[in-house]
Amino acid sequence: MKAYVEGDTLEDIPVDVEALDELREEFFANGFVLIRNALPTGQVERLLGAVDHVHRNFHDHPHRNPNPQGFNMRPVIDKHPAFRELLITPTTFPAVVRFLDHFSIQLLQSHLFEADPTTNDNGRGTGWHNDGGEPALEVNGIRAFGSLKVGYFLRDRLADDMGSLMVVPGSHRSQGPPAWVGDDADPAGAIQLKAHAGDAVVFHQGTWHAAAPNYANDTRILLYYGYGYRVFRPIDYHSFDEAFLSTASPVERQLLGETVNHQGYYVPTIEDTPLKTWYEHHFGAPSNRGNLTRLR
Ligand SMILES: O=C(O)CCC(=O)C(=O)O
Ligand SMILES: [Fe+2]
Repeated sequence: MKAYVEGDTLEDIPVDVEALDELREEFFANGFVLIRNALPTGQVERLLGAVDHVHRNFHDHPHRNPNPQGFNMRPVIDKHPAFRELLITPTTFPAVVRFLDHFSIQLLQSHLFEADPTTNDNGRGTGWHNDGGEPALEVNGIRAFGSLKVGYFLRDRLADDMGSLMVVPGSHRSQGPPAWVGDDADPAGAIQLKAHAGDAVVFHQGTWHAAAPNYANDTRILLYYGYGYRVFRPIDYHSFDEAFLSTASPVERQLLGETVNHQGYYVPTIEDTPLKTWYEHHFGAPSNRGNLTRLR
């Protein structure tokens, strides 16, 4: 298989269906997977430069969320070319598509989320929750699967209590919140993810997660890119303007939320979802949406 090099297009991304299907099993068993070395060092450096750029230039921007925990902005994809590059990341995008297992998907959010160091005993920045907005869509009390998130680590988080993402493995498969024992701060089975800068985590929206307190000396910096089915709404944007979209390929325009036909989010044609060609080339027809294809 040919290696992907910068500047290549979606068609050049290596896709190992067998490996992706193994990863997909792990994803649905545990509610998350780690993808090591998702970003090369040079790209992590460019992204850290982009983070500095938004600190300097977007300090008072309305997309900055007031947050005592640390700098917090969304969307970021339109704030710097390095953030834009992550839309189709060769090491994670095939997994995103395979896990969602459909071509009618798009970016739902792009989020720079920092957690400053703290000395506070209750220093956790983000409490325990699963994702999905209001109302929470559930099936028999279990969070329905409509989206996932890729989290890119821009700094090493190799020990406990450095502000990393915490998850309760398997919690996306249970009804309601995970169980807490006594006064424990975290639910039973919770783990703190250990990652190097450039590693990525992909997690199911139903997986219960939180941020660990950050007792390290430096700020933890994570970038979260959420993707989901186009029958749902994006979380942190409505649409991007033509100036931003004009450099995007047809597939990128889909991922950035564009439709061509007025029912395009719901009954997609090939013009609405050019990703379909790539999807079907690698994975065949979607297995679980038979009626939709018969409608056309
Ligand atoms: O990293 C964090 O602080 C929490 C992230 C989170 O809740 C999310 O991305 O959904
Ligand atoms: Fe969350």
